[in-house]
Amino acid sequence: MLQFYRDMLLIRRFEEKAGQLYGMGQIAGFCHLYIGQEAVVTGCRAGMIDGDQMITGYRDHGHMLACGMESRGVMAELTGRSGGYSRGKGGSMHMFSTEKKFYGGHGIVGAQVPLGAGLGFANKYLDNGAVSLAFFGDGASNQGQVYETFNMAKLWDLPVVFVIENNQYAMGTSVERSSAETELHKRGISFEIQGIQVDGMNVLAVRDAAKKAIKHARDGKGPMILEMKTYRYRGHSMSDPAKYRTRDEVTKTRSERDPIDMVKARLIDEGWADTDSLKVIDKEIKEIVTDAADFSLESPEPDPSELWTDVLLEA
Ligand SMILES: Cc1ncc(C[n+]2csc(CCOP(=O)(O)OP(=O)(O)O)c2C)c(N)n1
Ligand SMILES: [Mg+2]
Repeated sequence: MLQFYRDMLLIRRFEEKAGQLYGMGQIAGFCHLYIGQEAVVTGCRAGMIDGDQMITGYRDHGHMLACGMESRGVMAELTGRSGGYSRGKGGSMHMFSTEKKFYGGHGIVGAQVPLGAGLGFANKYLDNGAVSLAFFGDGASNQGQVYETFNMAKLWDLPVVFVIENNQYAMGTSVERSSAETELHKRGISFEIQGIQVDGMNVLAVRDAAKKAIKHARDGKGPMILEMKTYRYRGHSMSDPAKYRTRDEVTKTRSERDPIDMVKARLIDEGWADTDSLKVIDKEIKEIVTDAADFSLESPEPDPSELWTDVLLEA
C-alpha cells in the first residue's frame, strides 16, 4: 500500500507541476493531465510482470512514470528540450521507451488499440510469454478500428488486455450522450471477449482485475476487456473551459472517491503508516518532481540540425 501511495502521488505531483509549467508558458501545444485516474495505471502495472508492455493515447504521462521512465526525461520532453525522451521533438503525446516497454503516446484517438494488438501478435509469434496492455478512453471505445481489433484479437487469441479508462467524458461529451451501450465492459460480447467492470478509483480492485485478465491472456486464452470506472479532475486538455459538467460533480468525486486519499486513509486506519511517515514520502516525491522541473528548464533546446534526424531510418 505504501508503494501504491508513492507511485500514485508521483503521478499526481508530476501532473500538477506540468500544469504549472504549462501555465507559465514553458510547455506548448497539447497537454492532457491524468489527475484523478492514477489508480488505473498504477494498479495495472502492479498486475504486470517485467517484459509486459503498455500502449496508450495522449493522456500518457502517468503510464510512462508507471513503466519506470525517468520523470526528468518525461518533463524535459514536455518542455521541448533535448534532455527529453524524444529529444524535445515529440512533446506530451509522442514519447516511447522500448527499454521500459512503453510504446507511446498516440494522438489519434483509438489508434493505439490495433497497435496494442499488434504487440500481442508479436508476443505470440515470438512465443516470448509477454502480454500487452492497450489503454484507451470511453470516447475511443466508439471507434471502428477498436472492433476490427477485438475480432482479430479474439480470433487469434492474442495475449492482449484492453483497458478502457472510462472517465465519463470524451472532450466535452459525456458517455451518456455518445454511447448507445454505456456499460463499456460489454463491448466485447459479440466477439466472445469477456469484460469486467472495475472501480478504477480503487487501486487494489484495479490490481486484482488486471492480474486476472493478464493471467487469462498469458495462459493463451486470448484478450479480456477491463472497464475502469474513473474520473479526471482537470479539463480534457489545458485549454478546456469544462462547461459540460458542474464544479460540484468534480468536488464530490474528489472528496468521496479520490484514489490517493483512499489509500492514505487505509494506511493510517490499519496502522501501517502515520501522518509523519507519509509526510516523508510526500517530501521525497516533491523533491523528485522539483528536480524534474529544474532539469526540464535547464536542458537546452534541440539543435536545429535535429530537424533532419529520426525522420527516415537509414537501412
Ligand atoms: C481520430 C480522432 N478523432 C478525434 C480526435 C480529437 N480528440 C482528441 S481526444 C478526443 C476525446 C477522446 O476521449 P476519450 O477516448 O474518452 O479519452 P480521454 O480524453 O477521456 O482520456 C477527441 C475526440 C482525435 N485526436 N483523433
Ligand atoms: Mg474519456
